[in-house]
Amino acid sequence: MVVEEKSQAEAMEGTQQRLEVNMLLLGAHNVGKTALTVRFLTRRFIGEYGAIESVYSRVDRINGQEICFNIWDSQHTQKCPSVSDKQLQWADGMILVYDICHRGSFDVVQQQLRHIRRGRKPSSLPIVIVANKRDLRRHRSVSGEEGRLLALSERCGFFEVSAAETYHGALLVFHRLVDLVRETRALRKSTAGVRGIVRSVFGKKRAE
Ligand SMILES: Nc1nc2c(ncn2[C@@H]2O[C@H](COP(=O)(O)OP(=O)(O)OP(=O)(O)O)[C@@H](O)[C@H]2O)c(=O)[nH]1
Ligand SMILES: [Mg+2]
Repeated sequence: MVVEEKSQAEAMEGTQQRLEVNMLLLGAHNVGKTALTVRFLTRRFIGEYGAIESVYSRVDRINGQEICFNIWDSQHTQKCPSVSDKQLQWADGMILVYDICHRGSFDVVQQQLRHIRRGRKPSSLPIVIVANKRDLRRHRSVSGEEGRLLALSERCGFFEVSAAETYHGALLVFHRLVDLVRETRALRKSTAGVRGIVRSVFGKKRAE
């Protein structure tokens, strides 16, 4: 695995624009943030991951476009339970993870969402909520509906997955976030374009 700091936002490669996306994983301790990250990067589920916090990079080609995933797998600590300013500034998108067997971890996701929304508008920061450990659903304490409702009310993507059971779930989560980041950037560009037209028209009138 290659550990890298944030590099250029977008780099040109040939005629196709390369898309670079900074993704931050948040959530309570033990919910499976590292398991999901490792699943996506290596296709494997190792079981025990230890206390590691890193930024990993991986380049993939999706529908002909080169995508550079920069994934910050954060570690949840009691000392610093929320989201730092550095994390808020760095991220183009976030993945908020909870464990369906631990209601407390669902509460943490809601707290982190409130904190994020204070710092960044929903339109500027796409989020995917992940309900992990689906394989343990017989011990479930958070229903799928609760997760889905939260995601709907906060305009986030939502997936219930098991990092332990499949690679596919992790793939869906990371690819969905790329789509959302792409949509957000396109929206920002078109809004900036409209603002530019309005400015040039009204600016001209004032000058006349
Ligand atoms: N049964 C099951 N166990 C899982 C799953 N995902 C992760 N785990 C287990 O949950 C424990 C915690 O996983 P981690 O990925 O280390 O959790 P984390 O969110 O990164 O935790 P911190 O880095 O300490 O904040 C490990 O024992 C994993 O094997 C899953 O989908 N199902
Ligand atoms: Mg971890």
